[in-house]
Amino acid sequence: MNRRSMLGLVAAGALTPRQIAAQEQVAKATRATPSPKIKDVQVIATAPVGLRLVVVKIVTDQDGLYGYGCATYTQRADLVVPAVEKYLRPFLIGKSADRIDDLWQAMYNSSYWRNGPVLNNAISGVDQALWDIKGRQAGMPVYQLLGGKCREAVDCYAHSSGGDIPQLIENAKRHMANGFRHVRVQIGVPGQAGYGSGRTDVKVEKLHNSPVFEPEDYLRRAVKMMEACRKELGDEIELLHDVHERISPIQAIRLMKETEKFRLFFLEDPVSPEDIGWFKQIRAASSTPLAMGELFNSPHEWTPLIAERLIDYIRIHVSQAGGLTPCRKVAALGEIFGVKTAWHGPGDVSPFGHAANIALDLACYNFGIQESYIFPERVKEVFPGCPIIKNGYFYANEVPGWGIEVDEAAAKKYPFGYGEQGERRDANGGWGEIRRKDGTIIKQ
Ligand code: GCO
Ligand code: MG
Repeated sequence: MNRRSMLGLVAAGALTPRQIAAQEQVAKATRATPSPKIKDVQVIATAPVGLRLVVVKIVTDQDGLYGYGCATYTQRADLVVPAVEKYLRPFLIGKSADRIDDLWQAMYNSSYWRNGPVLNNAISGVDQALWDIKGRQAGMPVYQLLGGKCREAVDCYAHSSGGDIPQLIENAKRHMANGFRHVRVQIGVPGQAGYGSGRTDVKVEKLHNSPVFEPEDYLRRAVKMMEACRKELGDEIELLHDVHERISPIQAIRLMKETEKFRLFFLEDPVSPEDIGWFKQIRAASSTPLAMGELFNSPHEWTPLIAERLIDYIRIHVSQAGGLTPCRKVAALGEIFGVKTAWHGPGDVSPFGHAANIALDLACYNFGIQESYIFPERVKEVFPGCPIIKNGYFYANEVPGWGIEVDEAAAKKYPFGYGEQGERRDANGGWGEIRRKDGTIIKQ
């Protein structure tokens, strides 16, 4: 605020001369500089552990002032790169970097058709880079720009899985010994491709050569798994489970009824986004909290579930919604309707995406829980400054912006298309096919 407007406030009796002097002191201390212009927009595409990560770098016309943002959509990463380079780069060069929401709205509108995963990720990469620049300019971590901490650190859940129940229990106990108070539990189905769970090599008869998944076989195992986990792990541990959209709405209603007694922290993705019209019935089936949203790209998906209080946790993959700017609005909407946040945070989110999750987790009152990710050494090599996790809590970097840099030479060592051992990976990083025994595709 400049002196004239401060004096104006004095005329209005809002500020005393002493308060004006104090504010002038602060304004001088923070590097109040003219608004930086966008000089270049670059894309870093790297797969340190085989998962395709896409990061946008915005370079400004002020020496040494730049920022990074997450644009990671691992299954179609090769489409996000040109979406940034061919469309957003020419659109942005020369524009002021300090008008974040205005630029977000302009990018969102510039494709006419919108709310899709590829363009939203491209926008997210730019958006989060602008927040990084703002933080670097202000000399503050991004969570401070959002209003500062509502809590000291971010409570997380760990992934625990197993091909059989004893293996799952053992893995869960290991996470609990490391301080996690929340554990997601997933169980394999012998011979089938269970989500997020160990595989077993039992032979299953089928009419095709793809991996198999039979919803009813999974449902029987899932109920037994939850019963065993509650019995073996005790009453205190918070158990979460991800259905991963693989069953029908009426099966989801039955699962809600059959598992209510195990007191889950939440049941995630009970149905696919195409079936969100069933949420009223699913919600009415039991008191088990519901989490939904990692597959959402559009306000038309999350708004009704939040406004009608049909879920308890919104699980959006922040870059799929277009970045920090729209998701802080989703968080505010959630607070009004009693819905908490549980941002999507697996390995196919870049460290900048995890940092954006953590900034929202710290600064939003209605934080619920954060999915944790232990950054592998290679990811830390490419992205110095990855957020730290200790005793089941994520901590933000107490440095300006995200507090993460990119070692671009290291990033080049890990091009798309190769796995962790350097083996050639499938050409497009797609999500793969899973089918029922008769060959029907499973949405998974
Ligand atoms: C989760 C998600 C992920 C997704 C993956 C897709 O709850 O973390 O379900 O495991 O399956 O991010 O690329
Ligand atoms: Mg999930």
